[in-house]
Amino acid sequence: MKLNLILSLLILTGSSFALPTVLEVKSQTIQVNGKSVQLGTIVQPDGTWGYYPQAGGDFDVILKNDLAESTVIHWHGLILPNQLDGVAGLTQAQPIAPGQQQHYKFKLQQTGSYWMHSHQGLQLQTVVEAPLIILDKADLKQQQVVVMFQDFSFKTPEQIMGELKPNASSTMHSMDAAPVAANASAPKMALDHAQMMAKMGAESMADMDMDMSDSADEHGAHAGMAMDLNDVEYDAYLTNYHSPDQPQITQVVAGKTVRLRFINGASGSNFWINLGKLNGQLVAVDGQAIKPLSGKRFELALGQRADVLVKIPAAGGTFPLLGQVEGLKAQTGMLLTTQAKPAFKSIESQAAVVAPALDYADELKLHSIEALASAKDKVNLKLKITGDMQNYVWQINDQTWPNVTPLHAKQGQLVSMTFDNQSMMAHPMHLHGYEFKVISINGKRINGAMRDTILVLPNSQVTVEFVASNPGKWMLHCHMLYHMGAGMMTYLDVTPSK
Ligand SMILES: [Cu+2]
Repeated sequence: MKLNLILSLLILTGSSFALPTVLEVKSQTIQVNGKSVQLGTIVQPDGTWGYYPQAGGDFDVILKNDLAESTVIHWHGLILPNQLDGVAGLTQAQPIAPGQQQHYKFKLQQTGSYWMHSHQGLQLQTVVEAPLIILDKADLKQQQVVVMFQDFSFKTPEQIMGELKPNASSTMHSMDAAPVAANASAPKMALDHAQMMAKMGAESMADMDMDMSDSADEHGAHAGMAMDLNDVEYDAYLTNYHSPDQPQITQVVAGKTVRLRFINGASGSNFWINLGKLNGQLVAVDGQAIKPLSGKRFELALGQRADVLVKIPAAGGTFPLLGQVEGLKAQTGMLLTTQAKPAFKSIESQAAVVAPALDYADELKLHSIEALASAKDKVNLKLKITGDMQNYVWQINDQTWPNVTPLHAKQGQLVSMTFDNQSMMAHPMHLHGYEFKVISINGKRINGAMRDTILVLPNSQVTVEFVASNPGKWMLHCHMLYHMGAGMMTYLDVTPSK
């Protein structure tokens, strides 16, 4: 009675008081290739997928685990207190057990498109994820459409890992294991060209080269290079949990502009966004505004986001929004339509030609609106990336999680971080709790985008910079789930200034 009275009074006194949003992590049944399957999701009490807080307010979430197993959810791209980052064993002692819940509350410092996803073992493969969109006032006046690409397999993540790394069960490190400082460094195991060809099969590689050169355009420069694109053969590619035969169909208004919020929520696939007949303006990447870039095709690596404005033609119609997997014909997508009865209701699951590998063509054209904050003191950090496809070993500075020596910075220092990828595969590298500015690609200085996830191509170097303003232990890892699972993770330890 007394509590009810207090609550009523607090509600009456206005907007300064709001209850936390309960987000439920649970499984759902969906149809993929005509079969019923159980996949994860994260929903609000009204069934809405994801969380849409308003800029300038609080992130205030009670996360409830209704899965049959433990989970922990990471707020991908958010600047937040370290202990709320959602990494069991590093920023919180334990994952959340089935039936349990945990409260996460902090002041939002950003706007834009982010992502929430399981950071527990290989659970992300079961699509335990949702959009996390911080809306500003202008967003409330414009239609917002989330387009999340996902990859799906009828195999369990453990089966997939077992096939990639046959001795995985004995050697795979639990991702929630607390890291220990390594004292022995492993020998360098870069994959050479011959091993690479043996792995892929010379025949399929030749096919791929041919198809890629057919589709060569400004992005085709890397076609024909010997590199590994897709470790995992997936059974389907989904958009917002829909397979191409039954895509999501969203009503839009002719003549109006829609903000598309693309999120690569896959576990092992990099995508090409394809807007089809629509013309787009890329206005933000990883939540951060850029100088607008016009186009119909944009690159979207694992863990990245891309906000694209499209104006629906005055004549109306039905418009597919596609995501095609690099190195494959496979694609997924959804439909925007102005029609009560859309002219068509499905998406071709195979494109006419194989998509080329992602490259640096877009990245070199992206320019952030913000200048980089400066600091008196600077620290240079190097991350050497090596890999061995045959043994499925992926390392940062010759180390494998949890046997890692963390990288160090002091609070307030300008951190210059160089990724030196000596492997034959591209790695989408993600730093928790920070936004960094891309300042150099293969030695070419750029006023690049602000990001939290950067795709580092084979045999190349990327340098990013940021001020280490936020103390704590911040995960730094490849977002290819099976590379993470094989230990391609470390962390940045930012020590407080006082
Ligand atoms: Cu990787």
